Amino acid sequence: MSVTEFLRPEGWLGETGGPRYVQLRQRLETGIENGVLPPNSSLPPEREIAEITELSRVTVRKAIQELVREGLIEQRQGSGSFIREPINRMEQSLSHLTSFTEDMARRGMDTTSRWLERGVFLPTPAETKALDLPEGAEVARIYRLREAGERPMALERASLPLDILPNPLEVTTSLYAVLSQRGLRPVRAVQKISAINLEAREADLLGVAEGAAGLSIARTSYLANGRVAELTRSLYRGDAYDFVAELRL
Ligand code: 16G
Repeated sequence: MSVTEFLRPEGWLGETGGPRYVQLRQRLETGIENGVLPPNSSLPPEREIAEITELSRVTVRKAIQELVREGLIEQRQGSGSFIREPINRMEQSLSHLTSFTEDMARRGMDTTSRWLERGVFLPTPAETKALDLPEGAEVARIYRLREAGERPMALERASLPLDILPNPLEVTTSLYAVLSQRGLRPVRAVQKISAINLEAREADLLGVAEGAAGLSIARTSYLANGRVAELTRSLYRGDAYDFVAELRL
């Protein structure tokens, strides 16, 4: 598919998908992810993107600036914007609210999930409390082994209120992509990271020895209106990840 065809607004740009520059940014991220916009290729000029998408140049500029900030695009003086080569280091920024699929795509890796559980269940008291579920409500749960470049990386168990994810089976690759399509992608999250030793079953799934070091990350994500959208516990292989936080005065 050509970049022009890929950017035509039919099918991805809509009234309900959130701010237009965000929709365009996500479309471009998808293009980078699936190779329509390969590393080192140049992005069409702002004016051209505005024409194809029927968006204003201000909107296009804003989307591009975000991609520059995310490190996906590089602006070279006088010659335009280019897709950057993905960096092949397993460093995850602690300041961007990204998804596993996006994190890995940025490193040029494909992701696969091995499904361990996916469906609608009666919530545990902890889920009811954290997700602020009304009495009698059920919960959507997805539990998967996440692999990148065919290497197991993390075990991830996510719980979401049913009105946010009515059909967990809809999630085949990226949870956040499904939430984005529904206009319900979290905009803020709080994470708690703790060191753990992996138990036998977890270690086995992650392809490491029992008792190996791991990182347990509990993420609670929120929608723009402050509502809790997701409660996820991820167990990362300790040998596969560096979490990097930028601190400013
Ligand atoms: C990340 C998040 C997790 C989220 C998932 C969505 C951490 C520690 N956790 O793994 O909370 O549910 O991404 O990924 O970063 P997906 O859109 O690829 O399914």
